[in-house]
Amino acid sequence: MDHAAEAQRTDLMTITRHVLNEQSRHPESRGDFTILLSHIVLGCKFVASAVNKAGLAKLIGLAGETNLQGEEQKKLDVLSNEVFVKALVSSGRTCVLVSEENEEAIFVDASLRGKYCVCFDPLDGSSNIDCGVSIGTIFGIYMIKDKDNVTLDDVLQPGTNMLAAGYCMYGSSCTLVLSTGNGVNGFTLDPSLGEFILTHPNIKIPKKGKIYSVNEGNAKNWDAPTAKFVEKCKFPLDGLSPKSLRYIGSMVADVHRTLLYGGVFLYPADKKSPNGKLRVLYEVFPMSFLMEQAGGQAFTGKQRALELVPSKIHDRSPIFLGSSDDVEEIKSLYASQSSIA
Ligand code: FDP
Repeated sequence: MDHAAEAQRTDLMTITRHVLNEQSRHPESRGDFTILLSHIVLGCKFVASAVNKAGLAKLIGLAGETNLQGEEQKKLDVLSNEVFVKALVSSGRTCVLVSEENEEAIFVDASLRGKYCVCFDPLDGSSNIDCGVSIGTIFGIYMIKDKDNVTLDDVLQPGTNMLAAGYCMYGSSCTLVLSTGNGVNGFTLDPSLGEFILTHPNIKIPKKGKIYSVNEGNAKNWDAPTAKFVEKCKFPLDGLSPKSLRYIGSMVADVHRTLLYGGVFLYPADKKSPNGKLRVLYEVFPMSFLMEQAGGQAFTGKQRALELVPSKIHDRSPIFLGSSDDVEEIKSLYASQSSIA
């Protein structure tokens, strides 16, 4: 990158300008989505600032509660959740919210109701908070079916119905990656402007990658196709070089690297957790949507991930996502296992 030229750049594509441009291609649009997104962006900026200050402000530490997955809830999780819930409700564009931190879905008061449902994990990768490793917010957006008759079915939809998805990574820089169903774009927060600027236009994941990303500590409980795939990554039979292992243990960071560099991220089922660990509505679906939009694939071990239909808001699913050729290899390992069975 020519940094001198970058510093002189005067025509900045902010995320708002980008979304407004997209909106102008839909003459029927009344700007509701742009307003919703601006509230999500505000939440991301707030959390980015809180994450940066956490060590100083002594925000790090346990809030003394456990969330419904039995994990210890950190102060930053609680704060981020409050910020996002308030930002989304006050947008006046949401109807149902599903948050990783709330056991029940939140039905927005009728006076503030809009047409969108947002499923989100306000601060994913929370076990990394205390050591300053990258963490992130993940979100997926749906449209409700009937504004006057809102039910849980409005969020228990297959991922193929999602309108938009994204994540914001709080790392060495703060990066928001978004897809509204027309490719994937990445925006980096310029702290001096307080604006997300388009830095990664039209992200395409490499067709095949050199990295696999998985918690190998669970290997003794994996099923045969997962074990076989990881074995092939380490000891390829075709004379190719082995793949490198990279695992941060923070989904946003691991998926972000996978999107940019290629390869595959997997959180498979195992004997202890037959549905894997990651949550369908606010982890698996948004990341699968982004992967597909970037030219990659997302597979559960049984089907295309976006075709799942969750039956409960905190359902989990195994997930394999990333470069198309790598996921294809996993799909064929599962297919040959089921043809033997
Ligand atoms: P965390 O438990 O730290 O909140 O689902 C949450 C998640 O992190 C993901 O971000 C991450 O990919 C995964 O769990 C890590 O799980 P393991 O520690 O079991 O590898």
